[in-house]
Amino acid sequence: MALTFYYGSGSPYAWKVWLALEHKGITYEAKRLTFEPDQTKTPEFLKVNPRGRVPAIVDDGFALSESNAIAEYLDERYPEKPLLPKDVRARGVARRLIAEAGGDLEKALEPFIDATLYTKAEERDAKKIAEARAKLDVELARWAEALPGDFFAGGVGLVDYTLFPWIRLLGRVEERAPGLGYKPADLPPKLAAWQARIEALPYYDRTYPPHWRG
Ligand SMILES: N[C@@H](CCC(=O)N[C@@H](CS)C(=O)NCC(=O)O)C(=O)O
Repeated sequence: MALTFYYGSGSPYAWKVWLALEHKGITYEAKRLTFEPDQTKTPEFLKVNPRGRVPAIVDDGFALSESNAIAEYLDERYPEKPLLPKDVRARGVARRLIAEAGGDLEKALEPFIDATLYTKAEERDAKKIAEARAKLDVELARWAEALPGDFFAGGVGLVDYTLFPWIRLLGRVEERAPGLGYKPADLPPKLAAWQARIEALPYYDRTYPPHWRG
């Protein structure tokens, strides 16, 4: 039985899992759930994830949610093309970076995204946006510094797939609110080059949020 992947278009957590599925070459059926109307709270989906959140998978009858748990499950169940480095210390560092993306980076991103993308144009507060952006820039500089080569942990893998959707969301802000978001040139150069490497992956286009396409 094929694996079913439930996702929301543009969800950074779902995008991480989508990139991981493609990386590993797993056969899956993608099922998009919308938030308006909210299809994450139907009785059918609550059987898959009682918390009613995406991403979630059903693999041969086994349901699992939480993006990091799903990614690590996939890596262990389908060991070909690993998502994490083999070396125990390198894995430790990769897991640290994944935790920091879910903690520090998200904490720095949220006020910026709230003040721009999630605030109506006429209600946006320039001072609030500038303050949020200054803090976010400090965090982005840390990530640029943490990038040891082409990717975050040897070959492309879970750290990259965790971080990428958040960085790409900054570009989405620019598309939706020109002048407020991040063009590649607004990112630290190392991060901009890394973003371009992810976008050049042969499977990248298949994972692109459907509702962002024109
Ligand atoms: N910690 C979860 C977060 C998942 C999450 O927040 N998903 C959002 C979409 S980005 C969602 O399904 N929200 C619907 C809701 O909370 O009702 C993960 O890593 O998978």
